[in-house]
Amino acid sequence: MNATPVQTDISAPIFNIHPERMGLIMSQDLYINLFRKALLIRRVEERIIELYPRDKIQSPVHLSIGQEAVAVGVCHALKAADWIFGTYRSHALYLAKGGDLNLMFAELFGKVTGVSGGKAGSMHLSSPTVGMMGSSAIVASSIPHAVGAAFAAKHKKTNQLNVAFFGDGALEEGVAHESLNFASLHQLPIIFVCEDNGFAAHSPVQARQSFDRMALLSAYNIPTICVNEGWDFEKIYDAMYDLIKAVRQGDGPKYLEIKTMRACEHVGPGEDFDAGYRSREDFERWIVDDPLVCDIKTLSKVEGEVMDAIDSAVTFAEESSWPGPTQLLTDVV
Ligand SMILES: Cc1ncc(C[n+]2csc(CCOP(=O)(O)OP(=O)(O)O)c2C)c(N)n1
Repeated sequence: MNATPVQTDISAPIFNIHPERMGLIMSQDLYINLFRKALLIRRVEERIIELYPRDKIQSPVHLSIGQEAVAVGVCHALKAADWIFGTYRSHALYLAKGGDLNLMFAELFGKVTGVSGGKAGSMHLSSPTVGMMGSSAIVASSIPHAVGAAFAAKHKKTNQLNVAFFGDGALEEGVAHESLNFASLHQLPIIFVCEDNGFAAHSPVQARQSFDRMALLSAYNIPTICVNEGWDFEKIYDAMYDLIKAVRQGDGPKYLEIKTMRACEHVGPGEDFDAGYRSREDFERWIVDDPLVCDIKTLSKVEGEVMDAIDSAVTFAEESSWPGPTQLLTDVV
């Protein structure tokens, strides 16, 4: 049976807030909206962990528990018409930009009602109607895609801002360097967002990069901001707010780096603290200030509606049909 897709309130974009900042004080409404979105993402991924052993989910999953605030803080500062490009680790981006939760679970389940008809799965989530333009398993590919979109936006004078999300490992790819150079040379409307969780799979940054990232960006004349508290969606939103203002005024590309940590293994629903490349203690020390863990008052206020939205999205996915032979050759080139 195919239920009718519903845009759940909880994952709906709340783009009309955008208050002018008063110093660094954030309105309580804005805080709750950011908190609710971050909690939705965390609880969605916890449900994915629960469901995964039952073979309901048809593709590998790269979870970003611990990193949710990056997507939430960045996307909440954007307009619906702005475009984002992500990696294989993009459940958070999809939801933070306003992607429909029902259609996401249906996509993960491989059902015909999925946001891409069940053909894309976890690693290739997209929802162009809300500006989530795509995600890809090719490391660094979000960078040239976003630069191309920014080049088009500049020439069409659309005032559309473009954001490339990528992990710290992406800056080792040649295409990242070509893209940074091109974006700076043409003063494109783009923000590069590096989610620095310190590892590319199991490999620490010290074993991979001979350069200082901020110095690298500076060599390309791209101004940088670094947020060390990757769980702090308020700080990230605030940093984005300033960057967006400058980019919209034609000030050229900017780079935002956010220090964060992932809770789960690189790919899959499990933990890997016993794999020997990082420690559970480091993660626990880091997550202790995460509002989703320590702000019990707000948690109790919003958790019920978050869980209801997830329950109904899973039911929607369960009750949806599989693609049939008539869909076999559609939407594939
Ligand atoms: C071009 C390319 N090279 C190598 C890989 C294999 N690979 C998959 S994930 C990954 C690590 C990427 O780490 P990072 O960019 O820091 O992102 P994170 O997984 O930490 O979010 C690598 C090397 C790939 N998918 N694409």
